[in-house]
Amino acid sequence: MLQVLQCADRPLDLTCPQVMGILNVTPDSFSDGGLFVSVDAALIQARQMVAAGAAIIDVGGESTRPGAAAVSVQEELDRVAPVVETIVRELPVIVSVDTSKAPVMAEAVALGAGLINDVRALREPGALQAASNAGVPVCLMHMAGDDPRSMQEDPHYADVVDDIRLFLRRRIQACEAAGISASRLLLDPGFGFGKHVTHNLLIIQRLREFLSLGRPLLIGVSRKSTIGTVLDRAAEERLPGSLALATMACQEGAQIIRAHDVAATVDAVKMCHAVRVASSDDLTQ
Ligand code: 8Y4
Repeated sequence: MLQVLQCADRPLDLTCPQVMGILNVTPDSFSDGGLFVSVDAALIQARQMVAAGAAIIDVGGESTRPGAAAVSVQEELDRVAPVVETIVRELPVIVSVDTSKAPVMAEAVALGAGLINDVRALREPGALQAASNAGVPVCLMHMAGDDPRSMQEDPHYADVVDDIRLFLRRRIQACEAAGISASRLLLDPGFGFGKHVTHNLLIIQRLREFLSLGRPLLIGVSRKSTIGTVLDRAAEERLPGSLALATMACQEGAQIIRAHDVAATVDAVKMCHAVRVASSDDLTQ
């Protein structure tokens, strides 16, 4: 059984569930009012997430929200590269680069990033080759269509879990054909990416069905709109709903949870893991 995934020079322990902290480095999230991302502010937030128990920091410079503007390669590099370089140097954590662009993957890994997180599952031009050359693990995520700006227009599935599983199986094959061993891959059903509320709920309910793909599962539910819809909560009021889904995802076999609220999510997944591994053999009497 797989226990450790080597992410550049840093090991990722998968014997217990791990939390990936979200670090957005778009100018609206980390600007001083200008066009540039503040590396200092990003480092402070990353340091807090590491102290709270994050095993991975996911650095993203492209907004994938529906309606968000496209970002050029140069702009994404300008946002992401200084932050990746600084966190790798300053903190004992795996840095993940959230990008679909081949040049951003290559540069981030050259600067020490240990994981590529691609919501487009290496479907952009050059991405398969860039990831193959980079040599680090890759998270392949399912998204209906290939653009977050249009993915919610008409999501349709014969069976949402079967369709996502088939998509991921095909992307694993494309990776292997490009020289990326399956042993380097993490898989993500893409909660919220081109899915209606019920599709998202079924992904959690039936998450264990993705385990047949034979790779560790990563999932991101934190603050997403399905929680807002079910609970009628604004984004800043979605922590309890996010923790409920993170806990269920762990119980159903997810090994990495992508989250904004790292401390609370670490407690939830640790508690879930303790229940999963409890054994009456450990009782004395
Ligand atoms: C509030 C805050 C509401 C954030 C929605 C959001 C995933 C991901 C994203 C995911 C993987 C997001 C980059 C969307 N989601 N990568 N990225 N899996 N692997 N929306 O689910 O957080 S961005």
